Amino acid sequence: MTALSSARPKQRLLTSMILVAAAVLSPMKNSIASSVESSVESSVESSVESLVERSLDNSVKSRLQSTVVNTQTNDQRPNVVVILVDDAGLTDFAPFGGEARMPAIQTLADRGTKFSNYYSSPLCAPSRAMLLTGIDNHRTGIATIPEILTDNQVGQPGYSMFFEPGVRTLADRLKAAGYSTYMTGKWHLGGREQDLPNGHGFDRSFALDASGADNWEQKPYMGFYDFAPWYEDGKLANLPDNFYSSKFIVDRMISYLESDKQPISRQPFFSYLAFQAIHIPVQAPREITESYNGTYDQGWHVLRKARHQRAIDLGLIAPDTALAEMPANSRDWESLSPEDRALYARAMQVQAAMLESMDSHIGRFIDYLSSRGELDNTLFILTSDNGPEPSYPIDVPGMKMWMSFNGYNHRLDNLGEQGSMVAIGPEWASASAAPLNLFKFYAAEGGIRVPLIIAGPNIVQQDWQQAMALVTDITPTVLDYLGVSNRVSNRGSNEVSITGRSMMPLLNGSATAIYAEDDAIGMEVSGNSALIRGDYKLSRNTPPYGDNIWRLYNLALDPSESNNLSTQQPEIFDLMMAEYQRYEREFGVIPPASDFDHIKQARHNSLKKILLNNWPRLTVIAVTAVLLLWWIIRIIYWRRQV
Ligand SMILES: [Ca+2]
Repeated sequence: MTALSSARPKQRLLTSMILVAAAVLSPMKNSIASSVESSVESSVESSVESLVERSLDNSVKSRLQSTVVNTQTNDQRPNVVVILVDDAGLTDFAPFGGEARMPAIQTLADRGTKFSNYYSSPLCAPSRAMLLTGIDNHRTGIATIPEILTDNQVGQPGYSMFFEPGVRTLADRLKAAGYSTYMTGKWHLGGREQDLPNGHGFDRSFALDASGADNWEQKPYMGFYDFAPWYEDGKLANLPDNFYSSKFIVDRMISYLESDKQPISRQPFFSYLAFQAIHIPVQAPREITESYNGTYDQGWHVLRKARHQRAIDLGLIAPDTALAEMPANSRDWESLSPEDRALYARAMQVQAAMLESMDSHIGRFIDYLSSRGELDNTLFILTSDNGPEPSYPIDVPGMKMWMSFNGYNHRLDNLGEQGSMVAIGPEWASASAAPLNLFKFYAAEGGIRVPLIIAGPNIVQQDWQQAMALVTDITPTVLDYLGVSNRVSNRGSNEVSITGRSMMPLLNGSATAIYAEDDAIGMEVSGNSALIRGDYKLSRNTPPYGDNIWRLYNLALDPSESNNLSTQQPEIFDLMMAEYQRYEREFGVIPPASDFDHIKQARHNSLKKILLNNWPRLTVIAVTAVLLLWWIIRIIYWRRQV
């Protein structure tokens, strides 16, 4: 009681001081807003904030806070839009040689810089972790994906499958710098509540926390998931009835931007649009699919050659670049039955339609920014998380039964429409990556070399930027572009350092490379490994399409990895092998066992997850079966007695 009474006069005095401060600040707010520089703003903010901190009067506090908000007007820093496409190969985008109509992406490409030597990782989640943090995947906690995590990796540092302590995202950093931060679409970065986007710097988010899901309704696409886990701001959410993934991802982003729009003041924003297109199942509106009738009827051999030629004609690759071999065990198009040819041609039409549809929604988003007068003050980064998807889940044992339980079919008459499960398979995937070797899952060029377009104010227009760049370079590039610190706070002594480099010297035309000839850049996901040093690449791929043998290529002469130089240039091979081993040690790489096969591992992990997800149901079935058996035996025994 005594302490409380003695505090009251001090309280009253402090309250009076704050009221006076508020009365003085309030009429000044408009002039402060329009004329005071950001440094003055921050000092006003911090002094007002410290007053707010000490305030014991809620009404005074709210008046002061409104003054703080109103000092943040006219922040003219550019917006940042990162658009991530799922599983698009090097030549899938129209400006890179694809058939799909993509006027919006073409416009961005024409305005900005197209990269011809940009590398991501071979798999979704590690790529997303690297893109959003600028940190090597093994230091983020998301070294690989849970679907293919092996027993020797479970629980090891870097393999927790969520962002580990000290890992900061681009959203964390931009939010700390005063940006509004939004994400819509596929997240796939950790399965716990605290791993969702709202725990990693995003003010608003509508996120799919899975490797994929249906594009027409809220349901899973594989047995690993027992439902499609969509969350809005960290809470389980339902999708609307008229859902189509690309449309919804843009609609929801626009609604977040609309609801945050302030009539007078301006606050820059960071939008992360992570499309489901063109991940399995490929699905698209029928009328767009039909507009590609005939486009793929000649089959994958013809398409591979056409993409190879277009990549040369566009200047994406050198004219003397060879076309990589077809993947092992590929089927000859002519050996397929007419029914199968029709089905496969249509699957590729659906994929083109899915790209076109995504592009039209990107176009709608660009139009929205234009209508707000923000288009010319927005940095766009558009890329893919890894190469094209070769898996053909329809043929996986048990999948047909799972599909029928989950309302999926695989018929020509509704291919890609609601209820349809469809994928393009390895042969078309090799065309999506043509002229490169292999596809998603592998550290071959087809798995990791993907399209990248960067456009925005002060970004020079370049037809092809040929310097090597990495997915981890995106976050430091954005921070450098905006002049934002690469640390969230001075307190963050445990903060994991960014490993990527800024691409700004390439984007403003002041340099032709950001990696020196003798820089050794390692990458690894689940045993699929590469080390790039100047023109050379050392790499190894796992079964079924790889054989765990290390090979050496000269990418400047041989981007399609056709000529293994490991015995011809043993000194370079040995040097790069030693550098890779150093990378492995330095970054805590835990390779899977030598008999690792990601398809078998995915099947094994899916079965484990299905058992885990369904154990109550399976227990009831087992107990019922035992009781039934016991009852039948009793009846047989009783009849014999009679
Ligand atoms: Ca992907």
